Amino acid sequence: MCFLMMETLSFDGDIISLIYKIGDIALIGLAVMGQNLILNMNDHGFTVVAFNRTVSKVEEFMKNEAKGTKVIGATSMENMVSLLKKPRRVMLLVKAGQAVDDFIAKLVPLLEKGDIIIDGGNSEYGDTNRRCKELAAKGMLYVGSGVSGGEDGARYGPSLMPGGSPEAWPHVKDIFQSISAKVGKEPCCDWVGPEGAGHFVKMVHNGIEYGDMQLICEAYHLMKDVLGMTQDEMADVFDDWNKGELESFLIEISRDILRFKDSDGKYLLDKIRDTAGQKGTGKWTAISALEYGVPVSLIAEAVFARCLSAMQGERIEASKQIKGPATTKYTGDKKEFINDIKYALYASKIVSYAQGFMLLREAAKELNWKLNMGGIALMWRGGCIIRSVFLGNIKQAFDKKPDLSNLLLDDFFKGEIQKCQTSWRKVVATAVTLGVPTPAFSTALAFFDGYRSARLPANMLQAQRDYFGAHTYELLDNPGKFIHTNWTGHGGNVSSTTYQV
Ligand code: NBP
Repeated sequence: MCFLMMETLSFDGDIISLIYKIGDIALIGLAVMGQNLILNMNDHGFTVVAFNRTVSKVEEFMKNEAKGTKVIGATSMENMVSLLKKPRRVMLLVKAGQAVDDFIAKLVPLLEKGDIIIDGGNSEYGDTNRRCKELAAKGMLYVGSGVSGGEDGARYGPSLMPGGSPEAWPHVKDIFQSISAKVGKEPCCDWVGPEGAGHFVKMVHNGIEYGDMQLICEAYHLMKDVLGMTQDEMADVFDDWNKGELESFLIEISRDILRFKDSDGKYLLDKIRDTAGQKGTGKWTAISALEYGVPVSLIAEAVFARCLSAMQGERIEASKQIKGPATTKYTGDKKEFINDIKYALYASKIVSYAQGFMLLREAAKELNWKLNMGGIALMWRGGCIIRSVFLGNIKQAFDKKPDLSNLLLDDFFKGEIQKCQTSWRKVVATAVTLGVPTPAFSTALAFFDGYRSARLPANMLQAQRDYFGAHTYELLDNPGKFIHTNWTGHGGNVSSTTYQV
């Protein structure tokens, strides 16, 4: 009966609210993500109340995309809240930053203790920590959820990474796990942890996405400029790679991009300006890595590679003045080198994910969060941009050993890297010799070699620090005891306690 009534009164939330409190959840923000999430929730049997800052967009949505659905369009925020079952659930899908704070400020006077505000945008996790505490002080619950998968994911099954007030989870679990992507029967959505944990995990996901994309770009660069392959040939290689360990959404779309022809019959990819854009989540991941002191070098290199690409004018000028090796062409066995590139990509990808999980582990330690690493791998396994078969292997590694300190120490990944090592070194060495930049492949290998070194040259660094700044050092056979040496004979014997270089 309700359904019929709503079909006829599709926009008149005011009338409906007088009769029933039928809304399972309200969603504010009718841009691409919000609209598609509403339709996804509707498909799964939930009654969604839709609202937007520019209210005319509600009417448009109800007359078009939401026509014939159970969605109710609200005429105001008061009307929206009046339509909801208790505890009320209100989800925001608006631009991150001030817009979220503005909506929270407007919602709080309309809600009651125990009601739940959910932010599904790409908010900075520090903001989510703050909002969680502010709402807890008012007796309300707050959820900051990563949402990944773009337009298609939002419509048919995103990866969802909710965190925040744990008491909210039982009230949002059913909706979230129903609408999320599934791997087999397992939803790509689980509770991540307290405060901004969900948004932190989403941020690291985005950082890893930057890394994966850069690795694919480097493989493409080598095939194009070092091996001189055509786009069709490269597309065939990506197609082949997509049947094995590298099977993933990003490899699949790269194959399709390589094959795509413009209306003039020419490849579109070749016409696209080589300057990368970015919205900031990769940068945030790199900044967090620096803050927590975790060497997430591959994601940082991926961000810097985008920055360098954006300096197009300067690069063009420099290319006229600075010469590299005489040729960029590889003269060895082409088929064998393609296989080497595949293994270089795979090994670098393992390092990138190992670094990403190192960052999650360190942040969890610092912020006193308990993160379920296997659950996170499963959340990323389907629905999101970095979805891949490989994440299933990561899930298995954490299932075997939930407190695994580093993915590189898991037996499966140790074996896989071993399988790749010779090819990986050959690709990096060849790229360096021929003057073709492979920052992500190279930094991954440098990290790998550093991580597996029992002794690094930091003894020299400590000696230098003590030499010029009296920063002290420890002796190998007496760790914990800090010593200063008067290296020059004319320095003092007092060590520095505050000065850090
Ligand atoms: P946008 O990020 O373009 O945001 C559009 C929405 O924000 C509209 O409802 C708009 O209202 C509202 N808004 C803006 Br813009 N400024 C506002 C302000 N000052 N106060 C109140 N509302 C304001 O939409 P989207 O691409 O659907 O993304 C929504 C969220 O999801 C963002 O945080 C985004 O980062 C995140 N996200 C996006 C994707 C993606 O693929 N697009 C993927 C994953 C996550 P109006 O209609 O009145 O202008």
